[in-house]
Amino acid sequence: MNWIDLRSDTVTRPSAIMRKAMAEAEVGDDVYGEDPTVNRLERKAAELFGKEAALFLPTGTMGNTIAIKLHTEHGQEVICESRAHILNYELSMMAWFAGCVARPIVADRGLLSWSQIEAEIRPLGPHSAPTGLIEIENSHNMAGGSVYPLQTIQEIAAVTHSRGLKIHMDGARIFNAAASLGCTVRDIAAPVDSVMFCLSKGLGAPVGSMLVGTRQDMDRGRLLRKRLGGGMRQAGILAAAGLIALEQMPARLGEDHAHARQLATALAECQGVVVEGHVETNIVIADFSKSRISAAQFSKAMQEKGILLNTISPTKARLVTHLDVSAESIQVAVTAIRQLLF
Ligand code: TLP
Repeated sequence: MNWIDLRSDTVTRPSAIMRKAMAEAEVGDDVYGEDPTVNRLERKAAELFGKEAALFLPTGTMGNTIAIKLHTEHGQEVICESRAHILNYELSMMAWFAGCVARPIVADRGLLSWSQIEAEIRPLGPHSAPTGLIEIENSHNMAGGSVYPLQTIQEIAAVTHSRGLKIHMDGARIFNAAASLGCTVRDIAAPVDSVMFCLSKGLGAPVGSMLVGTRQDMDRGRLLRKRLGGGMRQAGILAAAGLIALEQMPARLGEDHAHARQLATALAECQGVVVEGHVETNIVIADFSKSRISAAQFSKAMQEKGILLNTISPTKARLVTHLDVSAESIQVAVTAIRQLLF
């Protein structure tokens, strides 16, 4: 069956151009720092993000894990939003590897403000663990792909730094955020200490994420990556696809965002279905608590029509658009939604 796969943008497959670049990639042993293609990708990412250095990683989870370890000490708290990926989808790596606990804050559309963060910052005391790090997710996956306004990031970072703390951004989909705001990733990254972003989601590379930050942090990060089993040797084969992802793919993300809005509009027109947030990027979260069918029933019925999506809770379904979902497929999905729910 030719599935229309809206489960995630992680399902994208490498293009013919990427596969050719992978086949032809110049490689060396990256644990010795000798893979020219990885080195080129790391230089390119650092340059694009306006940071001193970058690190090529197998996954976004490893990038967030390394960043949290870099910026904290054991026994500290990491302030994040309640639906953050680092808290809910990374197997407690912040506890397992960095010895930290999360201090989650519930925020409208998943977007924290400085005043919310300030109220949760703790000094070391006889009872409380001190705050070690502020983490923000941009775009925010489980809040429906919401995007931080630049000013909010600048405000949070300025006050975070004045308190002697660091701020890390889970920018798995930062290129979607930039496309939505009409700015560069450098603009978004400027106020924060480190950013993790993924090559293997909307940008279409088969594998890979990056961490960007200071030279000193990335040098330490390289050792942490090795500890986690992320020394990838002739990784230039993967980095070659990553370079194409960075150079060619960001320009087309607006298409995915338009497709997500089409799905959101169709869902919002259905009785009892509530679409979360403003649908600024490629993620649509629909709440079925007031609908005559549950999120699981919706997912099953869509699957019978050849359309895959994920439920993210008993009441909510998530639909993610990406480069392997064409305009025609979106029309098919919209028709299916109307047939099932209208
Ligand atoms: N997200 C995946 C799942 O893990 C939920 C998805 O399908 O959306 N940060 C954010 C914001 C993410 O959405 C993800 C992956 C990651 C980090 C982790 O990336 P990987 O899967 O490369 O470890």
